[in-house]
Amino acid sequence: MLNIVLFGPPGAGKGTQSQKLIDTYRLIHLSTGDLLRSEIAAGTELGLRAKELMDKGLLVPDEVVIGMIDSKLKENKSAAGFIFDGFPRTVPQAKSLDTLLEQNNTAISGMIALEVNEEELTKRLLLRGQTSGRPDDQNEELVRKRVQEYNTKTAPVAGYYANQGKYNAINGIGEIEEIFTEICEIINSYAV
Ligand code: B4P
Repeated sequence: MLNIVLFGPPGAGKGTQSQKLIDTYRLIHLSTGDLLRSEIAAGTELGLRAKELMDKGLLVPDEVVIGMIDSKLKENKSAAGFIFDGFPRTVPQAKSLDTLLEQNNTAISGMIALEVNEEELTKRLLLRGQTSGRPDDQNEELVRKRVQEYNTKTAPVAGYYANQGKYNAINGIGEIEEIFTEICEIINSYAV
């Protein structure tokens, strides 16, 4: 199985690159951001709780997102592999993901981190906010809060995978197509 963690700060291009990757590799795309937005759209209790935090630029509790990923892994037992987009976002989430995959006799093949500076992230997210309708893309202060959450809670996840020899970083600034080619080169090296 090919299990890829696509990692990076908010607006780094995880969602953008994941869409391209699922067209190329036969992998299931699991975006916790998309899953949470579906819960919000459906008006579930989980969605209502998540919305309160997401609208403030804060992370949703670990047990909520781990539970969502657990169900999706169970639903897709015969998949060729997964692209994890926006998950894990904390070290406890990364540890839980390892445990869940171990139960299926598989593991993370590698993590690919998209590196983008805060100025560029802010520019991208505010631009997307003009058309996406996403409340968390609407103002600079909120974007800053999300980047701050990333720096304190999510950035340590990189070290977790580095310790396992699974960390790869690439420059996330540039043409979407060129970044995609670099990601594919890394993924192809896992597949051999
Ligand atoms: P996500 O949905 O994961 O959103 P995101 O971090 O903003 O990244 P996204 O993937 O959407 O954007 P992309 O970089 O592709 O999370 C939203 C919220 O959900 C979080 O803040 C949190 O509250 C909650 N959440 C999600 N997962 C969680 C978890 N595991 N634990 C706890 N809470 C969780 O693209 C951004 C923009 O850049 C786009 O407009 C795109 O067109 C543009 N872009 C992309 N690549 C570009 C390039 N190379 N050049 C120029 N522009 C580019």
